[in-house]
Amino acid sequence: MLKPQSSATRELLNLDGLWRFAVENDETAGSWTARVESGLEAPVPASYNDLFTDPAIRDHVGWVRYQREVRVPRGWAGERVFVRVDAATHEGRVYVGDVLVAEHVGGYTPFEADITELVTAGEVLRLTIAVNNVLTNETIPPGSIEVTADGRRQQRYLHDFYNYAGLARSVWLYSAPALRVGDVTITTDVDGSTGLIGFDVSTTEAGQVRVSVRDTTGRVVGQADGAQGTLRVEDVTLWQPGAAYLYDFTIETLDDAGAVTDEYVLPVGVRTVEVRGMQFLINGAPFYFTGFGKHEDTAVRGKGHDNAYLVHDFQLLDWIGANSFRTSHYPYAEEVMEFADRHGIVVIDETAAVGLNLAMAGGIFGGVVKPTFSPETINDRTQAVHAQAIRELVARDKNHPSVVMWSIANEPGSSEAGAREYFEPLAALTRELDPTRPVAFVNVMFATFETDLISDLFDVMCLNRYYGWYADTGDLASAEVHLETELRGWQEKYGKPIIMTEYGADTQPGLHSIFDQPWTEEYQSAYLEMNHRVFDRIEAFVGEQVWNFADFQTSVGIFRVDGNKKGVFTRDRKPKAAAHALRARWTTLGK
Ligand code: BDP
Repeated sequence: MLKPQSSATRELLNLDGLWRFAVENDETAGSWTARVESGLEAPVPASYNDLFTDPAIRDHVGWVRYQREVRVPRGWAGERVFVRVDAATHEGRVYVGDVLVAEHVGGYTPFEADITELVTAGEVLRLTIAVNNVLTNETIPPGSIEVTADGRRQQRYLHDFYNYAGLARSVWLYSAPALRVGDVTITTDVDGSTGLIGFDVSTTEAGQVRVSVRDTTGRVVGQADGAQGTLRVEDVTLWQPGAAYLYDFTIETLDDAGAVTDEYVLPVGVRTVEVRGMQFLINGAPFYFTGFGKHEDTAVRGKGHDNAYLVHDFQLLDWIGANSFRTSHYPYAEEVMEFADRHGIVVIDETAAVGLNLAMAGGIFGGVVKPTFSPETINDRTQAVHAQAIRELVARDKNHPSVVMWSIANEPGSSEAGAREYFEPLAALTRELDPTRPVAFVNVMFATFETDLISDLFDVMCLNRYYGWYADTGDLASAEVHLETELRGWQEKYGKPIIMTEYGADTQPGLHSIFDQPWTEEYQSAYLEMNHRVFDRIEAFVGEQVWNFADFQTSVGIFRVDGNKKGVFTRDRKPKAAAHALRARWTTLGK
């Protein structure tokens, strides 16, 4: 799905700002397209949960409505007009006037509707977006609703981050011609000093296609007629980790008379990705991931996209010597992916399939231990929704050079009965959708190399391990032995590259000790150093991503103190002591 843009033939109207806002407690009462009269306003983009002082809004389970008027630009007469929602978490319905124009399930991928027939250039329309935050055993991520002793509906979920909801990303109106670029898939390869840019363009109506490539000086370095083909770029400048280089790939559609009807410009990075033996290769050279699992999470905004935090977070990644991150545990805003493309940061791109692990959730969060995979829990319907989440992620992010691997789930119950039946088709689907990138899932510590049932289906072993925190708490000497024993087991059994996608220790800034005392700043540093000693002894190791970049909000619980404190930075991005230790390692690694 193409991100809307303004070009010679397309116009874009950003609808961010304050919208009328209401919580809907009775889904059947009145019309949702009637004027919102609650007196509340909510900003877009932002999660709504932390904006208001009323706990009933923060903890609301169900639908809310956002509404505003929009004037369609008068110059848009004769064009197709679309409304595009970058994300509605977790389910959205869009109304133009009284007409339902789009419905979408899945909280972190975009959707749009052609509303041409319902609007008139120069006139005002009422746009209403209803958003539902409910999670069930058949949503991605899953959850369940409980009724409290006093009769309230309460959302329970199995993932360790707050269930922020609402319109956390931008909403757009855009115009485009009827004969236009519908989609494009770019694949790149390298032949000596020549870059190969494969393209496959689809158009919305029958028409001709013309493509060209420009370097950063604007010089045309390749062009072709036709919707499919390969452009050869001599003396190519590769997209490299830490040294991004993007060509402008321009696609034009032409009508029968040869007139250009549409122009779409896509930044393209030429690079290759390959797993060979126990190595992860980018442009043929072994790559070692340093960085973090992140979250889209800030105070007040929740998961609301914010360009100031975007820039600052990437500055901190650069400062600390990180070359990568994982979009734990859902697809991030497209602005983040584009920024990574432009700044040479490598991304492991993850679906929102987190918490497919009922046994662990029962054990850790103190609930009933149920089988993860069963008709009543994670079932065929969940699998179909999961497949759709993979399709939408690949469709959205397939052309980003920064994305070097797909992660189709975080910490599922991969040692439980039913795991293989559930994951085998999903791994195959991901490869079919994108044969050019390695595919992984992120393995939980309870599914060891001896008990895990699905790792052979994947290219890279992504492991989350907390020896010294959840196991061997405060005992780094035992942790070191256990960690090394397990990692050697993975290496010997699979002979594939291993990335530690999570390792970390909760840390309260300002807490200190000369002993191995969990929660102190010293312990976080010592814990990471212990891990690094082990990683450096394992040949198959190709990366380390600390959990987490910054502290983040979670649901309430006795394991969490105003959220998860495993951040190397605080929630407001101040470094804990471990940040300096990581910086010392990562800025010198391999030098
Ligand atoms: C892992 C999860 C992550 C949690 C982390 C933790 O993947 O989402 O936040 O552990 O417990 O299980 O801190």
